[in-house]
Amino acid sequence: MTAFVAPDEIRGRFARAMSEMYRQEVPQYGSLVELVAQVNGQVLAARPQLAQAMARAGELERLDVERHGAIRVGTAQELTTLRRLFAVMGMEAVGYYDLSVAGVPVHSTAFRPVAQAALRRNPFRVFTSLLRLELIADEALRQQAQAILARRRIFTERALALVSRCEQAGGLSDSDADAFVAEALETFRWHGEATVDAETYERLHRAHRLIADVVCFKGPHINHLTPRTLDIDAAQAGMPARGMDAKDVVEGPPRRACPILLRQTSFKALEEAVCFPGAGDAARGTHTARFGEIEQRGVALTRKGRALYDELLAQVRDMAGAGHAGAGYAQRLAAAFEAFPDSHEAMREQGLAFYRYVATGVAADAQAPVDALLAAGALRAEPIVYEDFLPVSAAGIFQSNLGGEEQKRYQANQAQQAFQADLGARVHDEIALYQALQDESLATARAALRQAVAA
Ligand code: OOG
Ligand code: NI
Repeated sequence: MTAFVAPDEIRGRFARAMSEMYRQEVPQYGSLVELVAQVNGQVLAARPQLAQAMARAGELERLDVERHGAIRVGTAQELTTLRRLFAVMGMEAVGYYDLSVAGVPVHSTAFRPVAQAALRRNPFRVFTSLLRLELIADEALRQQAQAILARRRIFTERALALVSRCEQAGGLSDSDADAFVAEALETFRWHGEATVDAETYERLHRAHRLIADVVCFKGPHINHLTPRTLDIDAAQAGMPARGMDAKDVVEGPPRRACPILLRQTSFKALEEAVCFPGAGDAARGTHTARFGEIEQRGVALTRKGRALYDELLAQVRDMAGAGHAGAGYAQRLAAAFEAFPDSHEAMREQGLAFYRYVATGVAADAQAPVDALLAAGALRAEPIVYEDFLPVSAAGIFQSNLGGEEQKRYQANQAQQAFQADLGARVHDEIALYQALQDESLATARAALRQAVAA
């Protein structure tokens, strides 16, 4: 009997292969990774306490390999198959994001590992969007797009066979895992040849640039791969010197002493040559799809904390205005967020953020209230990192890389049920996952304290 390779290991190999491929495809990605590594090195050197806390939480090792990517697909069949493919690597659908309210005709989820050990190993995530053709007003165009999508095959036969083998046998051998990584990579590769003629591309592009991006190519090319920085303002400031055209606004919360959720910024999409089937000048054109992004992650928020975040953000900006923040935005954002406590003690005490509890000493009573155990030095609280995405930020990122000013209006219509039907599974509620991590950590810490008392 051959031993199976752990899904965490397959994910690690896949993330590495994806990073190598993207570096070849988009050289600026290499520069971005270098810049982030440099900034992270400086931050860790300047802030030994942060370095220590990250080492304790098992976060230092993952930092260098931590990436998220994004893709967009066109059919339920494609989405379902992606779910099965990501499952081979221990990645599950977490969260539901409706971006139609921001003028982007998609809804999305993130495939990522959910268990703490898996996240520590490699938290690779892929933000995955499904095109909502029902939002195209022109009936004939919608049908044409559907017909084009119905014809394409975005997975190789071998990839599909290996996914089935994994599902049936319960895992993949070492050589099958390598073959799987190589075959799965094919789905995410860039193809410069469009599958439709220039005229069809133009028509779909006029309906929405994103529709052309999803419908006119052989596969769902990975459109960015994002490293995690420990200081996004420093990284953003370093972008122009490296020839990157940074977006003017950092998405998410303002700079804080204790980072929350997620801050992101991107450099603008590349204008890439594409060719259409046919001959002559009409057969050549350009397409913008791929861009670069960096992010800084902070503590995950509870429902109460998230509601406060959403409320404060809405004071300065709404979904419809995503990507168009306007003058003085950073100041207005900072002013609004003065209402959000900026210390871990306050956020924890007010139930705004999630923490992992670790037993650090002895306690007379292991069942004493958490606050008492913390005060006595029997417990330590470590911030739980936010592993997910933010809809207003995602909308801003979409807008900036779709080329700016264009704003389409769609009815706000959450369609989580329909999305899950197309996915063939329910998505995890991300806040419930953080709550479970916190609860489990506390139960484990109390058990350790009881043991210490008994010993
Ligand atoms: C995805 C944009 C969203 C993020 O980090 O919020 C995203 C896309 O452009 O396909 O990646
Ligand atoms: Ni992104």
